[in-house]
Amino acid sequence: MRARAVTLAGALVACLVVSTATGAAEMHRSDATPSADDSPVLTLVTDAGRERLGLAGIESAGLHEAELRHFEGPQGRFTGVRLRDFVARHARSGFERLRLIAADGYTVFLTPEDLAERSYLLATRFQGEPVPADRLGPLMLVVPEDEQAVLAGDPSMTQWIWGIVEIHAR
Ligand SMILES: Nc1nc2c(c(=O)[nH]1)N[C@H]1C(S)=C(S)[C@@H](COP(=O)(O)O)O[C@H]1N2
Ligand SMILES: [Mo]
Repeated sequence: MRARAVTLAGALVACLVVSTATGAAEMHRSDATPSADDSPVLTLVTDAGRERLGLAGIESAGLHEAELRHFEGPQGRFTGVRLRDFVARHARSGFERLRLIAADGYTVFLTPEDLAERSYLLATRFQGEPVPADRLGPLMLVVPEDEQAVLAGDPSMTQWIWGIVEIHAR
């Protein structure tokens, strides 16, 4: 019993050391002022139809941010909305499957379970500024809690789709 308690305590300390050492990025609320730019950057397709959204419409879901290093190079502050909040606001009748499509045709599928398990950030800005298409913009998906894992080559990096121009939630 005593040995077991010691083993457990050791495991807890080890976990703490590992999580401190890897320093996974954390997402938190942002104080930034939401964009007022309505020029369309995203096509959203739901059972209710197709709509075009600008940064203003996207950022109205509530801004969050995280400091992280993206494996494509950019290191700094990523600001945007939680994908969970975005679909709650724009696909009110719910969805079975989320499909994100990039300008280069790359596609990522996510389930409601995926969104419940991890905090996906639909990033609209890097270092406070909107992101041009030739720098992974206008929208990119990052998962701050997975930062270190994907930098180490974790297969979940395939979910970090950049250049997002269309989202289907149906
Ligand atoms: N828009 C877009 N996002 C993307 C990809 C892509 O081809 N296009 N490739 C994905 C895959 S498969 C991986 S492993 C990572 C890194 O892609 P890279 O190794 O081609 O840079 O980004 C992901 N995001
Ligand atoms: Mo990949």
